[in-house]
Amino acid sequence: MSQAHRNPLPGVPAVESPFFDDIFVPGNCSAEELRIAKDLRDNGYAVFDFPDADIQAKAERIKSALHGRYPWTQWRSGKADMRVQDAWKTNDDVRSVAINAGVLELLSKLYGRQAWPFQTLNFPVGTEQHFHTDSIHFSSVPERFMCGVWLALEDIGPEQGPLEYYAGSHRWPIYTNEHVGFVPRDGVNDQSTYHEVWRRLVERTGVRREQFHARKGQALIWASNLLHGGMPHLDKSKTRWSQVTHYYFEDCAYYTPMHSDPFRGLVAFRHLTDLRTLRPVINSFSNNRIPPAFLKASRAGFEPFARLRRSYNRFRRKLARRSGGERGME
Ligand SMILES: O=C(O)CCC(=O)C(=O)O
Ligand SMILES: [Fe+2]
Repeated sequence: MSQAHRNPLPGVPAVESPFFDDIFVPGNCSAEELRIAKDLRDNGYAVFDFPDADIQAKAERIKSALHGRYPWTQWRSGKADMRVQDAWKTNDDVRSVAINAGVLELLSKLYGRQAWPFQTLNFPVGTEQHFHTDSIHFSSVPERFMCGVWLALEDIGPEQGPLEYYAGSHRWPIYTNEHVGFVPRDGVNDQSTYHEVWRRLVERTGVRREQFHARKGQALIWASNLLHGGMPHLDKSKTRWSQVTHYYFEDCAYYTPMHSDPFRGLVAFRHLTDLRTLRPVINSFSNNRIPPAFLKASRAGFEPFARLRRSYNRFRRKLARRSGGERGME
């Protein structure tokens, strides 16, 4: 964008900006980037080929390296917690997918700020997760500077619990505690607090549900406020290997709205590591950091609830191990 067309809303992701047509002009982006930007703007997701010549072999290496880390027998006979979070810590292929330079460049163009990855999840089977927004788990100030990139590590068809999503739902407001009337001090929150409103919105708006039947090596970006989840995994003789990398963008404050109550002094700030640099990331916005004293105070206000939630989550995991399957995670 030239000076004459300075973006007056740098705190809105470029793809979601009312000034989209001023930002995405030939010369600033390729035809393929423009296609992806328009898909993301209109539908809240965009499919693309993962830009790594070695991705087929990398996918095979990731699958064989992680295979032993899942409770397969339990899953086949019922349900089980089949996620490995942050495998990038021990697996260079997982990290190289997360920090792929082409993806970082693409996301940075789409959002108008430098993208950085903060988390990986590797799933060998369908998650069967209730549809949800990532916005209630991972949000930012300014809002919407977060997205997921989901990569198929094998071909995935309708029987393998494919990813599902509601096209266009990303344009809805970000509904959080104050909208549904939940006060974090009153109890331990999880995303099931919002299931009813999401279900009712889907019914009321008639928004279209779609599934991603992916080819190995294809990837999908979703906007943070897109409703998405996992379809039932119908054929348990098959797997559904995928990697999700979650990205934030620079110069934001990063927090979990679901556990926050800012006007009563609770902000569940996230203290994250940038997977590119392996360094902690500072919470800031408009080029001003959040004062450390405020981070500390909101943490102190939050700690009793965080403790309660940690023990609740331990209890849920224990139950899940016994009776199989944990739902409702991000
Ligand atoms: O892979 C899936 O089924 C959904 C994953 C998801 O919701 C996430 O990583 O945010
Ligand atoms: Fe999610």
